[in-house]
Amino acid sequence: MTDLKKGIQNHLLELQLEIDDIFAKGRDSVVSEVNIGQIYGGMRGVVALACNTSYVDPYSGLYIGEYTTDEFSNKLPEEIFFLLSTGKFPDKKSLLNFQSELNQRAQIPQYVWDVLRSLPKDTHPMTMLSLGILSMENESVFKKAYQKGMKKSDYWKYSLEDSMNILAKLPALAGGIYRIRFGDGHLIPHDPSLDWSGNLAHMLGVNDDKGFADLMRLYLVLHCDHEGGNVSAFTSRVVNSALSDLYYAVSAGLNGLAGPLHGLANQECLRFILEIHDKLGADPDEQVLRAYILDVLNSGHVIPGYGHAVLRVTDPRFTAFMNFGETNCATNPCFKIAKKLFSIVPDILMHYKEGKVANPWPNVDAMSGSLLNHYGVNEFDFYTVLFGVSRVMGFCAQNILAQGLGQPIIRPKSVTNKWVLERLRAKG
Ligand code: AMX
Repeated sequence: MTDLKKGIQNHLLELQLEIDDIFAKGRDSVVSEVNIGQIYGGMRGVVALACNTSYVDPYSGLYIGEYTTDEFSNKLPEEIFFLLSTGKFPDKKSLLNFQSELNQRAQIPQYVWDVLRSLPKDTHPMTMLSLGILSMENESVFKKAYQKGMKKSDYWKYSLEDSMNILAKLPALAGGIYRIRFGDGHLIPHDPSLDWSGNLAHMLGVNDDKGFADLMRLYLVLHCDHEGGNVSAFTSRVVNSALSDLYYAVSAGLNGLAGPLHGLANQECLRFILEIHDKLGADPDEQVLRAYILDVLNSGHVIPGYGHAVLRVTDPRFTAFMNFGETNCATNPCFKIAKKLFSIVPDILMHYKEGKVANPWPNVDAMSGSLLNHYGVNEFDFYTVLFGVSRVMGFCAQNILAQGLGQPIIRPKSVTNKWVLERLRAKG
């Protein structure tokens, strides 16, 4: 058994003991009440899911396991997947074994490239990523084991196998999508001497600079997971809860990530910064920039990269990217504009609409595009693919743990307007 598998098994035992304790102490205790506004309002604020891979604290941001963003942001993505799924970082030997496993599984079947090359030239790269993974569904070891009647207690082990096979192929898949969609179509071979993010940087074929590989590492670490209720993670979990295998579930999660209110938002941020650059120049005066922001707001648009459904402070992932930018591309005009926006926008949003904006602070998207731009990745449509490659780690870890804990199919109850009206009438 690999160290990763052992680590997950131990983690599942710990989590199960905690759940037993929770149930013994108060299985029927109420932790959240649902009002009618929430039924019609995207279930915002309803506590209805348990997710042990990560947690977003409104005031201190993302935790993976017990670690804050500051504490995990210098790690490798492989270490992060270990942490997400076992609750612990791997030791050196376990990390090397895991990396070697990934290397052995990195080859993409030729039919995937045939599918992707047959699509219309202007197909969105997120469609290609989702479809690329879905096209490999026939390879699912979970599906095959299920058909042979595997035990429920073994589900997670086969989902781990599927996860490893999917994760291993993501750098080549994303790199290939980039080359087919934006390059000359020539694919760069996987290099087994490189780690997971190093291979992604290598197979994109955009930039050989070490800084770019460092950025890919940071990017893949920071976007890995954001608890269980966000659109993509929740979608992936719902689909997998029906025992659709991880190829289906990961593809479904990516389809959610492709939405402009979720993962696609990151491409809007760089577009916004480039517009400022075009209209106001590389180093806009603070008062002029302030007036520009107010114009954008008054014309009914949001400021991309600012605000968050859960966070109420500057996203620590934004800070990690800003620190990277200070070290690696402090003179880049987009980075400088992104920094200037950070010094102006929160104050404006705080007073906008009588303080209606719940969080005037920047989220992770406000900075990432400027850094990608610095290293020559200027195809906005590709940004969500990078986000997606990282987020698949969270989808996989969440689903493996949920299966290991024997969680049932997800099926909340919906009601009709008539039902709600009758309930209100009955209450008087
Ligand atoms: N600029 C202008 N107005 C904003 C705003 C922003 N950046 N963020 C929030 N508001 C407005 C909302 O539009 C809303 O106005 P309305 O009631 O007139 O419609 C009001 O403030 C209250 O909204 P909220 O409770 O603060 O935010 P929310 O939880 O409903 O939405 C989010 C959160 C992120 C969708 C929103 O802040 C937004 O649209 N931000 C800009 C886009 C963005 O950066 N998205 C990235 C999200 C992160 C991710 O998933 N990648």
